[in-house]
Amino acid sequence: MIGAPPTLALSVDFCGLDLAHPIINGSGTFDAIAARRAFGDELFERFPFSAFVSKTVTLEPRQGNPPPRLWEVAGGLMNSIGLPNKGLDGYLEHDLPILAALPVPLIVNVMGFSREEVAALVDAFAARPEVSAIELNVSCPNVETGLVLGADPDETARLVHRVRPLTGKPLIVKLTPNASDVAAVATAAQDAGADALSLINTLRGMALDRTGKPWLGGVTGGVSGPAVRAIALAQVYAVAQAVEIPIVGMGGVQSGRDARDLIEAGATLVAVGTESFRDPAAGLRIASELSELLANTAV
Ligand code: RRO
Repeated sequence: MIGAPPTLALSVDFCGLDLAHPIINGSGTFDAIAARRAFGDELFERFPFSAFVSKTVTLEPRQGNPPPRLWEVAGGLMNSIGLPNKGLDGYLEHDLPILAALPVPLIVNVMGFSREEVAALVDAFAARPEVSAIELNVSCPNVETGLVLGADPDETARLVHRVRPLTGKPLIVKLTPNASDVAAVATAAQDAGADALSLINTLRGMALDRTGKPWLGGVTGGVSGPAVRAIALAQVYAVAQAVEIPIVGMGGVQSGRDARDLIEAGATLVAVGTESFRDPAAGLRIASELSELLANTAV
């Protein structure tokens, strides 16, 4: 993989994790297992992120949504992937041993279809020393019956209250931009015991084919990429004004400048998502650009 390491030391403490720089990946946007197969040891020597967030894990295995699952929008991408994954047991047996060998801390992203399912997932990962932190996905736009409670402050608080006693590991709550008052949900998560927040997940969208029928197998999808960057910046800023816990900012980040903007808006870490599909080494490039930007503006 290409990409020069950052020139200025950008190390950052995030919920007690000592990270080499502030750039991580957005859940589900970088397949570290496939990348390891493609790039071999070079991936470990120049890993693009300072921590790795895995694709969402559910209790039971899932096939995901029917195809088509992707649609290119102006300035971005719309997905309706629908959480395909091996389920908790499959993840523990097949994925965790490989991901645990990555040279950076592992953050596991989980989602349930009830509070008790989320509790079972948190309980299981709480017991695994390979896992450094747990991200609660309360914001996937692509499942009908999922616990998409991230739009409601009380429901979010109930979930965080339920799982908080189960683990001493940092709990990150991933928020949806599809909420009328994202700062209210953020505050509810913080007050219920979340250690950090991440935002934004994708914005619900839709595309029609030439005959006027929905293109995506899941009918609607989640929009990401540069098209959502201004929305992400505004929401990170609004949440940062409302909470004291650290924020992982994401949404359309393509450059060091974009990352710097999210940090200025109040993010501690910045996640790269859609850009990694174009350039698997984007994380390292963006960390390097951020480092140069900060070195040039340092007084
Ligand atoms: O798998 C997905 O369809 C998906 C998930 Br879990 C998510 O959190 N956000 C998204 O845009 N797609």
